[in-house]
Amino acid sequence: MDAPQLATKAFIGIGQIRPLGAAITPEPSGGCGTTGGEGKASCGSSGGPDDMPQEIWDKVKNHPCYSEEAHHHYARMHVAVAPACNIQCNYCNRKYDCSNESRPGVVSQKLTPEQAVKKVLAVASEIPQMTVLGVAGPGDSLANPKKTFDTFRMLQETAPDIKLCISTNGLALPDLVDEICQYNIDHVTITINMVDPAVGEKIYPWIFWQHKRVTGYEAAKILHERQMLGLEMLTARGVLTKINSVLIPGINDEHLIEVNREVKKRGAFLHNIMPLISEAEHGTVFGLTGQRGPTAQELKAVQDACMGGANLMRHCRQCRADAVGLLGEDRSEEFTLDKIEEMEIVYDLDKRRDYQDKVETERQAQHAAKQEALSAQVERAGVDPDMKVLVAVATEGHGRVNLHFGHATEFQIFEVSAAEALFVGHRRVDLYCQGGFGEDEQLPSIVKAINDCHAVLVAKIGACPRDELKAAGIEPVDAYAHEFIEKAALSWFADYADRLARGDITHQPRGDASIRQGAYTSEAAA
Ligand code: CLF
Ligand code: SF4
Repeated sequence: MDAPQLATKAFIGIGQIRPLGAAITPEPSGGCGTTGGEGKASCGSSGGPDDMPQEIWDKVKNHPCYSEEAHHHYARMHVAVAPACNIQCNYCNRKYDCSNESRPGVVSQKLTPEQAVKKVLAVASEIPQMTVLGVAGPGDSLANPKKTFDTFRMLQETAPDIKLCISTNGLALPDLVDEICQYNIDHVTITINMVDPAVGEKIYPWIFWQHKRVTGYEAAKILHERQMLGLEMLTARGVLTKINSVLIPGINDEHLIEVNREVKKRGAFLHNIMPLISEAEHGTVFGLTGQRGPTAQELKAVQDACMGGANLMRHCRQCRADAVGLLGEDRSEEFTLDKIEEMEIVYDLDKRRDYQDKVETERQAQHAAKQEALSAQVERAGVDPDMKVLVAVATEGHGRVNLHFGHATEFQIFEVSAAEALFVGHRRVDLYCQGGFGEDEQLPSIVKAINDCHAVLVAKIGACPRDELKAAGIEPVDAYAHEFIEKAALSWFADYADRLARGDITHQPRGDASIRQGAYTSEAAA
């Protein structure tokens, strides 16, 4: 089987059409096998070795962005070697990092390729579970091809086990596909916000194309054609592609369903629909004109409406162009240039492999625990067998409920039923515990962020937040401290269903978490 056929096989039949979000109706499936496999409740990025060919699994199993399961265990890092950009997005201010792949309003420390390689080796020697190097800005990786490819070439010579990954707006992509393959870059993200230039001209005021600036509809049309061509070329060569789309309410929200269908047709492996982050202080066109970002519910509604098309990624953290660590944590401050100068850098491939073997064992234990908890689910008289609830989880990694409520800067959200515990997103919150005491002023915003959840699973929780959560109808649960998340969520669900069946409680639908998705409430949450 050649590469294109292999790739296509991996994209068919993994997803499942799920209930739709409030105001969004999915259009009929496209012509590329877009209906999902019966009975499978996982989105593509949650897929495991049984869902895809071994060759694809080998590429995604320890890539934290391409596998939801991997993101609990493996880390990525970015090096900010690509400062220039060849287009303008209305959600970007070039004083800051590229917002296509990063959180807006952040400035990364720019590096030369030599500095970047040194930094990667320093991180690799300290964080053995760091498996992926990405170039994601601060401009566009492929608008700076020499710096990007020099970095990868030098790194491959010294640290061959690290996977290479880039993110691009796609304008220069078709011209550079050969080089991408030459440097064994197995993962490419293209930010595609539209497949209709009439939508695109509301997002992109200009592109720089063939030595001149092109504006309006024509600019969006060229960008669209280049993105589609680049995607098709990568698929034909067996390179895994992820599509990032920035959800801009009122501009491309419903349109993203069509984007999902079109990129699936062209072989995209994953579709990551990210919320627009738009603040006036970032000085972007959208920020200054008051274009708002979506709420958590609006984001989930569009994602749900895309189920059954290209596989969805829901665990993106919109990280920085110099991010280091697990998704959701940021250890970039530990690896600034001056700190690296003082570090003893020992890149030990055997040690890294030994560590990753242990991670793999833990991950398999997590998977087995989930299967065991699923097989223990039973139907109860008087309880709707299709009942689904959302559960918030405090975790600091390793796939376990292992974080104190007061130490959480985000909660992972799982949709739980008798048939599945499915990761569906995360909610950033302000830190409750401020150095030994609880900050009660933060509680209302935390409650608001997880207000659509029935329970919050934590390693520990104090009396005050416990009472406040209960009063808001959210059950604080520390009974599953340090257990694997999915097993904990399913065990709690079984207990909840038992209480319903006994008549101890009644099932209450939960309200909306009306936080603006992607609005970062404090720098602590960065
Ligand atoms: Fe970096 Fe992007 Fe590669 Fe991941 S990030 S270049 S694919 S290694 Fe990941 Fe960060 Fe989301 Fe990007 S969480 S912003 S999707
Ligand atoms: Fe900014 Fe990235 Fe868009 Fe370029 S591609 S304008 S750097 S968001």
